[in-house]
Order: sequence, then C-alpha cells, then structure tokens
Amino acid sequence: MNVIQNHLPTEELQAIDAAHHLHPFTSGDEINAKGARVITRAKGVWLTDSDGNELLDAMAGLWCVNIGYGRDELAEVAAQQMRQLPYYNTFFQTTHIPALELAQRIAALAPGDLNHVFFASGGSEANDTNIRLVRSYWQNVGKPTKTAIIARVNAYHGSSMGSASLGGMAAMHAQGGLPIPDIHHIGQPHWWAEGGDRDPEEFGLMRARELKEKIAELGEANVAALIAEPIQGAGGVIVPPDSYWPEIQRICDEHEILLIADEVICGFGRTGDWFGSQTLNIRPDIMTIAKGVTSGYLPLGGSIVSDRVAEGLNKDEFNHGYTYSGHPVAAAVALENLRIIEEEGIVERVRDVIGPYLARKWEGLNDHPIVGGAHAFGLMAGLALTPDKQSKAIFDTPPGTVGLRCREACFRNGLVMRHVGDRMIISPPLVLSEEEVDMLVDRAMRALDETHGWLREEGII
Ligand code: PXG
Repeated sequence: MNVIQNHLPTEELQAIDAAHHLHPFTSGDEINAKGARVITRAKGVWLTDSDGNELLDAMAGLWCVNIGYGRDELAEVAAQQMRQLPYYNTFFQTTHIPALELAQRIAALAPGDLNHVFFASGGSEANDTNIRLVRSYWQNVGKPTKTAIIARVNAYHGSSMGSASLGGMAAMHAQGGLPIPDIHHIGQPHWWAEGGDRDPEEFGLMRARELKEKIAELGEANVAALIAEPIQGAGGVIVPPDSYWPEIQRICDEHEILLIADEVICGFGRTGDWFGSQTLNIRPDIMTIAKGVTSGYLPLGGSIVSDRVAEGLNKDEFNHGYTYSGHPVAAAVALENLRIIEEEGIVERVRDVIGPYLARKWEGLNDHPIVGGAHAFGLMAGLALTPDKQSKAIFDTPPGTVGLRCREACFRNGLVMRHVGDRMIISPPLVLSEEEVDMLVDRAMRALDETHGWLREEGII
C-alpha cells in the first residue's frame, strides 16, 4: 500500500461526514451508524478508499466515467478555460465559444436532424427542460392542448420534481407529493420479471401497445410526448425484447407524439454507438444527455432537439434557463472528453471488442445456481438473483435483501457493483481491459458464491 495518506484517519472523516453531510438515496441513520466509505482517489477503472483498499469500479462512478479516471488532458483543459473565461452566461443574447463549439459538436454526433442543444447541469435539469420545452413547442405550433407526457413504470429520469415525476419509481413518488399533474405511466418491457409464460417478443409488443391504449385514454389531442430510456439503467439494466422499440416508434409516428429518448446512461458509447437510439434504431425528436458527455469530470447535461422542434420552439421566447446552462468550463471539458472518445476509438472498441468480450464472460454467470437472466448490452449488464431460475422465482425475503447482501460481498471482494432490488447490475468505464473484465467477473463470481452460502446458512433456499 504505497498511497500517500495526506488526510485525517478514516474514522474522523466518517464522523465529520455523519455530523454534516446529508447523502442522496441513503438512510441517514444507517450510514451515520456504520460510517460512509471514503473514496480518496481513482485511476483508470480503479478506486482507492481512505484505508488504501483498491476497488474495481464496475459502475463507472454512477454510470458516467466513460473514459475512466485520471485523464490529465481534462484537468489541463479545465484549468486553461478557468483562466481565460471561468464563467459567463448564455442568457440575454450572449454566447461564448465553449458553449457554441460544444453545441456544434453534439449536433454533429447526434443522429438525424437533432441539431440544436439546450444546456443544463445534469440529467434531472435537462428532463425538467424537456417537460417545459415540449409543452412550449406544441403551444407555439397551435396545439396548446398537447400537454400530457407519458413515461414508464420503473424508469429513472432524475430527482427534481419534474424529472422524478417522469420517473416511475414508486419509492420516489411516495415522498413529496409526486407525480406532478399530467404525467402518466405505462408498463415497462421487463420480460424476466413480468413476462410470465409469454414469449419475450409477444410480451414486448404487449407492453408497447400500452402506449396506444394510453394515448386513446388521454386523447391524442392532449398528448405531448413519450419519454423513455432506450435501455432502462437505474431500473435494473432492462433490455427490452426486439419487438418493443419498433412498435413504440410506429405508435409515436402514427399519433404525432414527440419521442424523447433519455440517453443520460446510454449516450456517449455505452451501447456501442454514440447513442443508444442508434443501436436500437429509434428516431427520437429529442434526446436527454448528461453523465458520459463529460465522463463525469464536471456536471453538464442537455436536451438535443430536432430541426422541427427547434423551429417551433424558436417562434416565441422560451422562459426557461439555468445560471450554468452551457457553463464554459464544463463545456470545454466535454469537448476534450469527446475528442478522446473519438480519437481513441472508444465507441468502436465497445461495439467490436470489449462489449462482446464482456457479454461472453458475464453471460457465463448464468451457470451459477442463484443467477437467472444474466445479459449484457454494450458495456452495461444485469442479472437476476433467484432461488429458482426455471420458474424465475423471487426470494421470500423483503425485496432487495439478497441484492444488498450480494453488493456487500462484492465490496469484500474488491468490486463495486450495484443492486436494484434483487438484481445486480454493472456499467463499467468503457476503457476497461479484457484482463479487468476477467477480474470483474471472477470477483462477481466470488460474491455470488458467498451470497449463495449465506442463503443456505439462513435457510432461505
Ligand atoms: N436520466 C437517466 C436515464 C438517468 O440515469 C438522470 C436522468 C438524472 O441525471 P442527474 O444528472 O440529474 O442525476 C439519470 C441519473 C442509480 C442512479 O442509482 C442513477 C442515476 C442517478 C443516480 C443514481 O443507478 N441516473
């Protein structure tokens, strides 16, 4: 352990954290009693904690550190931009070079005629923008009744009032009076958990047709948009059956519904293309971006809209914006990040080399006695923990008990993997090597073995 310890001892850092820091998606009492894990540095795909332990970060932070940790180029660009122009806004008829160059760059990368970018500081803000943007669009083009937005159960679109309303997370809606009015939810294409005896393709069509039913129920004249992640991320890396997206696209086209693809996780290489919409053949009118656009080095998000949507929106003043929309330092870092992704061929490597390699190794976990439905898509993957893979049964314990146990076993084995209920999921940096994939899967296997042992000891299986 040759890490320089230039900080307080772990217990003292934990005590300060417990006294003053409120954490997202965390029970305060629990973490304060136990002490938070303190991460002090990172390089490539490896994190180091305050005790000098090294962890393989199979979550790329929170699905965002696409180019891996520790790229000096981004630090250099940030420092240069801070010296030249650390801040200026893009309101009131002004602009600056990093924002306009980034908008041009993103427009060039985005498919079809998605040529216009409205910046935010993250995915939640961008999705809040989308709610106001689609309603303004329909108002400006003479269809002001089109205000309803359809989203999906178990989707994640952010934590602000608007974006959490779009999301379909029951636990979030239970706190703080959500969803806001005029947001409606349809089912998710989660065949493993909800498909029952149906064939996956038949189930995919059935779930897609819920959109048609919802439009009929609300009235086409009242529906502004559908928002959906190409692959649900935080919901558990849920890859829809092949039949699902073509049918969704067809219904949106048929009914004049704007399609918003939330690319916050799928975007910038994770699916083996620049955007998940390209991998899945989706033609969105709007895409939400964040996370991988800067590889998480600085906060930046945005909405990319088509020529048609921009034309409608631009007819009137859009009374919306954030102090940090297009922040020059974040934009400069994004440009450098995109340069690295392109010049190093990172997207192609996900598609042709490391994605297929991860899929082969990850899907091998299906042989484990408590694993069902292990499946990878690009550089994200999920599996279900199950007491019986034939019947796709769930455990008798409260949902998430076994998943949490498995996550703790992953940490003991030097691996960061996330659990969503009793599903385990990964989304590693796009730059991990074959050797690191092997380490990831070996460690995951050890954690699964430990979880299996515990399930037997407790008599749960
Ligand atoms: N859309 C999607 C698809 C996301 O995954 C957001 C929007 C919101 O982005 P911001 O930048 O506002 O956080 C996200 C964020 C998890 C987890 O536990 C996932 C996210 C955020 C926090 C935790 O998997 N995704």
